[in-house]
Amino acid sequence: MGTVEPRVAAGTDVKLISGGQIAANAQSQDVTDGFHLVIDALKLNGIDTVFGLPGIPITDFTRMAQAAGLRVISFRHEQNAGNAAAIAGFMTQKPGICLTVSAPGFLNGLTALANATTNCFPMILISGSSEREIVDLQQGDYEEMDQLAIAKPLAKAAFRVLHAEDIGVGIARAIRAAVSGRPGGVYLDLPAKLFAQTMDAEAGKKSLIKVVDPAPKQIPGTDAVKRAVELLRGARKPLIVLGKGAAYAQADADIRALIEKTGIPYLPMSMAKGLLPDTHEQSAAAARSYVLPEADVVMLVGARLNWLLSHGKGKTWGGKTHKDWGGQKFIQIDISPQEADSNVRIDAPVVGDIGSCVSALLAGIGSSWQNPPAEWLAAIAERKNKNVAKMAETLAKDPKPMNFHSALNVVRDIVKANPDAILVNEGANALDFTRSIVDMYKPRKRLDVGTWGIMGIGMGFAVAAAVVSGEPVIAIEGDSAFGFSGMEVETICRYKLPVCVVVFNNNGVYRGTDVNPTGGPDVAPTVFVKGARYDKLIEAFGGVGVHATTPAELRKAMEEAVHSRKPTLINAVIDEAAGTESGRITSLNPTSGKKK
Ligand code: ADP
Ligand code: TPW
Repeated sequence: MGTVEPRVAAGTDVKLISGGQIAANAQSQDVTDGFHLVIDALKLNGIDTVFGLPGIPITDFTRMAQAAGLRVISFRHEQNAGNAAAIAGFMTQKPGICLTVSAPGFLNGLTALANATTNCFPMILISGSSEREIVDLQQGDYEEMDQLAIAKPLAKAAFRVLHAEDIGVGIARAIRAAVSGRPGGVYLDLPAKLFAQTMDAEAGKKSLIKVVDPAPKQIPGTDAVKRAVELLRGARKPLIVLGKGAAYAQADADIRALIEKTGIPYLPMSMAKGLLPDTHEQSAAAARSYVLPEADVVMLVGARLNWLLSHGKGKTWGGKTHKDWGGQKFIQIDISPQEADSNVRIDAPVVGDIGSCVSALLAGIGSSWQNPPAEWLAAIAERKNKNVAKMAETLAKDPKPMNFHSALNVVRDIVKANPDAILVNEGANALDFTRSIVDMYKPRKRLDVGTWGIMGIGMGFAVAAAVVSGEPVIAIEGDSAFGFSGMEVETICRYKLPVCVVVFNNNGVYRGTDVNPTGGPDVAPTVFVKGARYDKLIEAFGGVGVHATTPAELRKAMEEAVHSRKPTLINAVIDEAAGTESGRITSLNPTSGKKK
């Protein structure tokens, strides 16, 4: 432990005897070991970065991986490494790799794995594990846990490798499972003993697999495409909804062409913002509550009819009660054939990868396409203009103290001036207001809490976004949200990443105004230390800390951060009374039927 073992990557001429000692005389054969087979298998498959946290049994692995030219980004908590891996997967279509130690490290990474699966992000959680014989007899090994069994229900697939000669297959299976079909999280269990196993280097090299066509195209059926085109052609009030599957697919030009050729208004889901610039005249985002119940044909492109779209029914869609369906007909483009009919009837499912489906639709539409009726477009434009004007009025105000709107007016300008910057966003009000106020201009630039509305993705996503893209990252964080991953500001400073964290500090979860009804000394459960100085945190690690109490101070600090690319944390003081309980989803809080 503690030293880098002699490196014996396949093809080098260093000689080892088993146990890792350099051979004294020329009797030995070329050998490799489990450590290097894993590294070589990852490299062979184009994986260049590993996000993780060292410890038994993977410490030497992290050293050897770095020595072998992989970028190893070490975190302060595995959940953040896992979130980094997941979002790297979303951004690149290659599985993001998270590496952890056994039991507790594995469990820390598991939330991110489950979240990746839920969001259809491709990642592989690789965890070291303890002695199988001892774990299976429950004899109390160091960090004993049956990790494979625990990971299975939370992952798209889970594998364990016991023998060095199976490492190539194990990595290949994990890669395929992560990126083919509907992407997701994969668990790969590597027991400590495996890393130390040795085998003939040449045989080891031959055992590795370079995965061919890991995410094969899935061409939609011609009937399915025809059905969808006919439905769309007959629509009087058509609408397209773009989800993060559409962003993931990297079919940006064809998606834009489909929308512009058909003239159909579209709504971007949160992480699909920027697929077309939010300022596009066909965006109906500012008229969302009008278009959803009014539309007669809705085409979903990589978006599920889950809670974020009110399950495709209820008042949001023009139904009378929360269970009633509206009158819409749905077309759904998705790679998962099981997705259709999950909540309401899908009249025209188009199953395939979005790139292939959209180009088939483009071909099906041909050159004689009629734009949607002018009344529909005019009605949307009217609502949109009214709402935009109302928002502009709100944004122009300069209340004291600063509120979400006046602060986000600044963020909106900074993002507009830096369209390549990546925006990471979490919180409740800090999330909802940012999503609706800050326009995005390019695809895959907005990364957020996704399908679960999970807090804690912030710094992991920010680190990965900076590492993967090299672009500046702006993280807009509620003060509660930031706390889940805040220690990673050290990681941001350590790797000198161009990340500007803005903590919207309103003294608590949602708000800072609750009081303890008993009058006792404890503050209310949603309240934090008032007037906290989050900016001091980053200064401890050599980053730039700024305390901003006005939009002008916030603007100056953000401009400097983006320009200098220095790790920066801005403590943006927000009115503690601003915001609502749970942001836009207040109604999801259960309220007792019992009379008070
Ligand atoms: P949002 O939250 O933005 O509405 P969801 O996560 O609910 O988006 O939906 C994403 C959908 O996209 C999933 O149903 C997934 O199967 C699908 N998907 C992901 N990648 C692709 C792809 N390359 N081609 C087709 N569908 C995809
Ligand atoms: C893993 C529940 C949703 S939003 C939120 C919590 C705790 C924080 C809201 O306060 P914040 O934002 O960040 O200060 P703002 O702008 O409203 O003041 N644990 C997990 N995920 C979730 N979603 C929660 C708890 C929650």
